[in-house]
Amino acid sequence: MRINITVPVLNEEDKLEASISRVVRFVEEHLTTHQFEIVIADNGSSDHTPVIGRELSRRYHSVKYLRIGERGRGRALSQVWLASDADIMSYMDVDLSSDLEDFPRLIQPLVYGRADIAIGSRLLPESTVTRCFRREIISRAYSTILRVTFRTIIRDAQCGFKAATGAAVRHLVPQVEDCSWFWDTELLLLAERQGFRVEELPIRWVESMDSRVAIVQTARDNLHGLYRLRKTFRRGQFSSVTTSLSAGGPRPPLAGR
Ligand SMILES: Nc1nc2c(ncn2[C@@H]2O[C@H](COP(=O)(O)OP(=O)(O)O)[C@@H](O)[C@H]2O)c(=O)[nH]1
Ligand SMILES: [Mg+2]
Repeated sequence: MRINITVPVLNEEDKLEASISRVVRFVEEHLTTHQFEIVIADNGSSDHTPVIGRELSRRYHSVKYLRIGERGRGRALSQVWLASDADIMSYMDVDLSSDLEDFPRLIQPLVYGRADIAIGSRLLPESTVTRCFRREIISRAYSTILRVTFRTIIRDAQCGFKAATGAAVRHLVPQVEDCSWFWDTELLLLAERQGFRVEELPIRWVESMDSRVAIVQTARDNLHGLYRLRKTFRRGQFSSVTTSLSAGGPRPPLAGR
């Protein structure tokens, strides 16, 4: 299968070279039966990220560097995923907080047609997570709000380690309005609402202290996002799958696990 790995970046000159080289080596060694395109999605970097990104795209034939005009991690992901004709799209943070060894497990449900979207999770009993107390609390509180207000079975909507089939991406991503951090939650709630199968997998996660996230502002934006989506869902939009997604046809709505 053709698999896209998107790595969104904002001012990541320190980590970019080592991380992309690790990803390239990993897929060449461990996932030999698939073809990979690794896309560095940069919008807004003002350091040497563009120079390093272009150099990496010359060094490795599987790597592409893409500069997007406006800022926003969600905008970058939407643009790359919609432009790709890969069978499976995925993304991971450049700090590789999620263990690369978990990547084959992430794409497996999609490769075997068991799910439409697969997400790494730091909030399952089997997850192994090293991160600061503050972010752990915020993440758990957000997860609880999400589950209570949307009756979702998804626990960790915001983990930077996700994959989706091309068909799911083409159907769902154009519906996502958020261009920043809420993009992930919006994608997943829209997916679940429309009967796509989301599989959540425990992963190993080691937080990098060098973060681009303004935690309080992002938490506030995410709550606003939930409020907006709740209103949209109440109006009855996005209540069922309208198209056949694959040879298997429309998926039944998700039930509890
Ligand atoms: N393209 C793009 N990437 C971004 C933007 N903001 C953050 N990122 C990237 O998103 C990923 C996750 O960011 P990070 O700061 O590690 O988030 P944290 O792990 O939640 O603290 C990293 O690869 C960042 O470089 C943005 O505005 N545009
Ligand atoms: Mg990080």
